[in-house]
Amino acid sequence: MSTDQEAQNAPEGPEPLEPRVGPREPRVGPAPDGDPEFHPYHHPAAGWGAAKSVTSFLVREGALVDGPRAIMRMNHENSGFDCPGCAWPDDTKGLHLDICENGIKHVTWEMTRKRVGREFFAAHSVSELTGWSDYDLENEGRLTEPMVYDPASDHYVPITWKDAFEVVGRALRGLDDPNRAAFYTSGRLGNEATFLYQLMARELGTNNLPDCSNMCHEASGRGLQASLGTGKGTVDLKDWEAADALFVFGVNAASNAPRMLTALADAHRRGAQIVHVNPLVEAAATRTIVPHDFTDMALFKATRTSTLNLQPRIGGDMALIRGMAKVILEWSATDPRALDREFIDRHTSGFEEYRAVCEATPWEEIERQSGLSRADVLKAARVYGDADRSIICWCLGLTQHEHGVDTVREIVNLLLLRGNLGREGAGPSPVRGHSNVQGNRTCGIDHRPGDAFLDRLAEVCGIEPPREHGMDTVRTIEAMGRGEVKVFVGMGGNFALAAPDTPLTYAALRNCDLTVQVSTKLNRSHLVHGARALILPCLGRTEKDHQRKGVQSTSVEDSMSMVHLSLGMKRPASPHLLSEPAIVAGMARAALPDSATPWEWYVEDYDRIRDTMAKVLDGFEDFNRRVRLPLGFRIKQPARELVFLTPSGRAEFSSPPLPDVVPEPGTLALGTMRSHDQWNTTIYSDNDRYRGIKNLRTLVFMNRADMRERGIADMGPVDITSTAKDGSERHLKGYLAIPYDIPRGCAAGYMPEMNVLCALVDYSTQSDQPIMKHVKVTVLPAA
Ligand SMILES: Nc1nc2c(c(=O)[nH]1)N[C@H]1C(S)=C(S)[C@@H](COP(=O)(O)OP(=O)(O)OC[C@H]3O[C@@H](n4cnc5c(=O)[nH]c(N)nc54)[C@H](O)[C@@H]3O)O[C@H]1N2
Ligand SMILES: Nc1nc2c(c(=O)[nH]1)N[C@H]1C(S)=C(S)[C@@H](COP(=O)(O)OP(=O)(O)OC[C@H]3O[C@@H](n4cnc5c(=O)[nH]c(N)nc54)[C@H](O)[C@@H]3O)O[C@H]1N2
Ligand SMILES: [Mo]
Repeated sequence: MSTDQEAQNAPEGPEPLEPRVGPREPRVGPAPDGDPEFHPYHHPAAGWGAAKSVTSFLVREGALVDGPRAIMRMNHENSGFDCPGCAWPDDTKGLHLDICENGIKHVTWEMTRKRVGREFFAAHSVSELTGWSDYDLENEGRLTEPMVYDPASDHYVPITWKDAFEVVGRALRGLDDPNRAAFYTSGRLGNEATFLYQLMARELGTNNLPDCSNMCHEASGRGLQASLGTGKGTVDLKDWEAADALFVFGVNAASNAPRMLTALADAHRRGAQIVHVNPLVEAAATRTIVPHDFTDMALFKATRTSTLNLQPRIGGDMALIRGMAKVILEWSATDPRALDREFIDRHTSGFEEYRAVCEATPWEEIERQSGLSRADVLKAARVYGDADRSIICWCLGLTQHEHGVDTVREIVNLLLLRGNLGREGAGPSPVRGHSNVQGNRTCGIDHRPGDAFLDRLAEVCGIEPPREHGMDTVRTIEAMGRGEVKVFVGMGGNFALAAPDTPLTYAALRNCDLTVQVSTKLNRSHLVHGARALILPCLGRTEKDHQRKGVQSTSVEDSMSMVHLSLGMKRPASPHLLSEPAIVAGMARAALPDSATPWEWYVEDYDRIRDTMAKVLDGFEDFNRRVRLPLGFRIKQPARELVFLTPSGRAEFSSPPLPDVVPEPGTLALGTMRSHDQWNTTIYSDNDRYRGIKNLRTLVFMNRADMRERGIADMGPVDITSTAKDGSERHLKGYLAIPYDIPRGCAAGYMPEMNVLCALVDYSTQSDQPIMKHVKVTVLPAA
């Protein structure tokens, strides 16, 4: 039986399928092209290295023709699709090649001509596929039709959409408590599907809406909320263009938000100060050839992207920021311009307490905890004190820590001292990850929803949403492990690999009665499944979404709260794909047969979903009109207008003591991070160009002195053991140690492989985020 959408997709006919079947050697681990190599990288970020890498990627994916055509349509105001890569905002001047190397790879990855059809699943059992590397799984191409796991044969077999929805519906209807289901979201889901998805969960009666944000920027949301009464940053790209000083904390921008390079290069050209704070000096912290600047490309002209680099120890940022605040306060004794007293008096509360904490924190402690000298802290403070307008931006280097919330609040403290808020060129600027992770939260993916939102949802949608808070990612894994959550639905993403404590997460998923994965490509989460399992393949963002009322677009929100439309332009990878809104509506109708929500009617025309969203969501008034304006619209940030929705009605200073982040003797603090050639759990190659690595992912970057002390040779094999809060140990064996410019006592390596070392119990008590940047490890020569 074909669905309405399959019929809509049909006129253009299917693209030829290229099933790749046949015997295959099972192989675990990545797919290296040669021997591991390490040669420090000396070239500017982006530029010709990026162009070369893109070309070989387009060739490999067979997309030399489609790829460039699609890329020309990326991130255009109001025509074309939003890059499904990172959440960096689009150029405000309508730049027509607002693209980057990794965005291009990301789009090409989705547009590959390779397909995973029923023949593929018939040829390979799940047990066999379990032996394949994650790279090989995704490399098979796009999923083409719904599949259900058949335990008798251990194969996935085809199922119609109608039957697939009924499998989900029956499982959800059969639960004795709706809280026995959990609905995960990966941050790529468009706003319209997001809204329907949370509506389905809440109409069923649960707030169990774990999302990737729980592993990502939860600390930013909570910190900003507590300090400023808004969970988001307050600045936009125009502010970036106006700032005198930019502080970039814990971001690998050249790999993970490459379009930021343009902003940094522009800032440098106009004489702004740019301070990078990172235990590693990343490629964005030196110089770049601006990705779309053809003259610069032709002339090999690099622009600097940094004026000062500081390398604190892992977790040492808060001590550095407190040190900077201490200096500013010291200066204020003699220089009345050091502080913005008027701003502090009018708009903040808790200043005297914060001043007292700064004064009471001795320099020895600041130096020890930050791993920086007092002279270095002074340098940073001088930049901050001299600038009229400062922006502080950050990403995972600050959030995935026990004290992530306190650190984000410390950033706000520092900004408040000089009134760097609510005016042009100044403010906090978290750099989000997935392209719509911020929109997901705005549109209701929140396991701790506020009453005001639930009241509106109840009134507008005529449902009775549950008021009890739901479970986040860590809690969901725990509950699945205990058998309390029986149905797991993954709206995108790759939960099995992205979550911490891999074996425990696997066991938890396997303990479910039903796991459902809505995906574009085959991944580990399809192989690590419950007693029953479904793969529901969906349209990607580059693809045309035909519905009854015509081709639909969806909206997304970037890191700077700009909401705009994204319109797919490619023929769907298969005629059997459904859009994400259609899949949610199908599951919802099956689970709630008597629901008064007009699920099918919504899917015919996404304007209808947007009309409802306009009534429920703050700042979405007149949604359908405003989202069609050039560049879309910006959701109002109250804190930007100096309206603080905090208990005191003011911006709140926070004054916690500095955390102790110094590793115990013999141990190292390990940060898990991305290589240049990967998108979270998707690995494009085993290279990490800017860090000089080829053909290797199973590595650990260490300070050479720490290696010598342990008798570890350059690129020598090592065993890594992590010790969790509860004393339990986890191991990775046979990794190679790379001598690197990283402070002593610190180490770094790649996610998702290193999730094996991240214990589920090691989550932040402030944000509930898994502590993925400060894993306590010992590293020894391989036994
Ligand atoms: N190409 C590409 N783009 C991406 C992604 C991808 O995988 N590939 N992922 C997307 C997602 S979901 C996200 S959330 C973002 C992630 O973007 P990033 O936050 O850049 O991600 P990570 O690779 O985890 O890198 C963290 C950085 O923090 C530094 N760091 C580690 N510990 C500390 C510390 O204690 N203090 C400081 N100051 N720095 C520290 C590391 O050296 C590294 O430079 O990128 C998004 N964009
Ligand atoms: N140790 C460690 N672990 C981490 C992190 C870390 O820094 N260290 N970072 C964490 C962070 S910040 C994040 S955000 C998570 C990422 O966690 P996830 O968001 O769960 O993982 P991704 O790897 O981004 O998901 C990739 C899969 O998404 C599917 N997909 C791609 N496009 C689409 C689409 O358009 N629609 C749908 N439905 N599916 C699609 C494909 O099937 C693909 O295999 O990982 C977290 N895990
Ligand atoms: Mo993320």
